[in-house]
Amino acid sequence: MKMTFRWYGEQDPVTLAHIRQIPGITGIVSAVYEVPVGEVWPIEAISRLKAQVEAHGLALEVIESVPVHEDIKRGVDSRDRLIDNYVQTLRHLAQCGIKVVCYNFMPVFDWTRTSLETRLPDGSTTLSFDAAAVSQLSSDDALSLPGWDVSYRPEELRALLKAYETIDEEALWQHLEYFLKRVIPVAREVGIKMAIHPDDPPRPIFGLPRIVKNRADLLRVLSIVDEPANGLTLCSGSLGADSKNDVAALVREFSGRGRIHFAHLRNIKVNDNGDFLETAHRSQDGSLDMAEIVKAYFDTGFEGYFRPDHGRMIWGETGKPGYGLYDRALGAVYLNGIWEGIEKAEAAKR
Ligand SMILES: [Mn+2]
Repeated sequence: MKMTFRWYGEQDPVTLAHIRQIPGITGIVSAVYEVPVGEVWPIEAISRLKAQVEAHGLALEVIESVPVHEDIKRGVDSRDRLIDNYVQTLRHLAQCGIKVVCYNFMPVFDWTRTSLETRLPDGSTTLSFDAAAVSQLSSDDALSLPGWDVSYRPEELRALLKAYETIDEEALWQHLEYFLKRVIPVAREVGIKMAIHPDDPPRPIFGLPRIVKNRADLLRVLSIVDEPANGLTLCSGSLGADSKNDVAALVREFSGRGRIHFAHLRNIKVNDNGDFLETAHRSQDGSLDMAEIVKAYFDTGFEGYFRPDHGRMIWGETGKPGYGLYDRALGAVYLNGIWEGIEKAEAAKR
């Protein structure tokens, strides 16, 4: 297991110098942010990012994300040119030593929350999702929701949502299949592992189709091109937001088959009605048994990348909600502690 930390580039208030001081962090997860979605990432931009990271004694081997253009998800004609660009970006990334590329196939929005500043009893703030509130929103109200990495003008968003009215889950599956059948052979050739991130939360919102929500969906994704280059980012918090998903069992199954390349680790507190909020990483603080999830990675000989996914805002820190320094650092150290504990216990048995 290699412990990494997400960094949003030079505009990130969290600095590489500070990340380097977190015990046990060996790598950075980042992206080239200045290139519009769908265009090729120039090799110079990737090299510059890599040099910045390496100057701080850290490795850059995981990219999160190379975003998939909406035209590819919608399956329109322009997708061929956009997929050509995507594979060219993969070639450039491979030339710079990148091993894993995270991406998702969620239409329009990436992750969705109803609040970025829900106050917890200890005074910290966190991201949360109110299922009833979302179900009452019209797609116009979707604009009022906070937090996407992408931003749309109102008329743009309306047009996009309209365009998806004719795309059901099965159509979206066909578009993912088209994409993977062209991208995975190149990924294999250049030695990159593709790692799809599950839908967050794992359910349809605003009538948009969502296809990476549970075990059956993960099996189907992997079967489209059944080889290691077609793999998963297993996000405990995304999949765990559906309490029917047994995250540790999913890790045992898919890590056991060598198909998880990147692990997002965070804890959430889930209610039966579909509400959830993000908690500190400890098992006791949320609904997920983090020790059992880490054990599942250990037992299956996981050699890929870990990262603490989101964190609360604590100690008065301000910045990008979910992506402060302090609570994610605590998460990384906690996860490393669980790993060391298991390692020592296993060594003592031998
Ligand atoms: Mn995640």
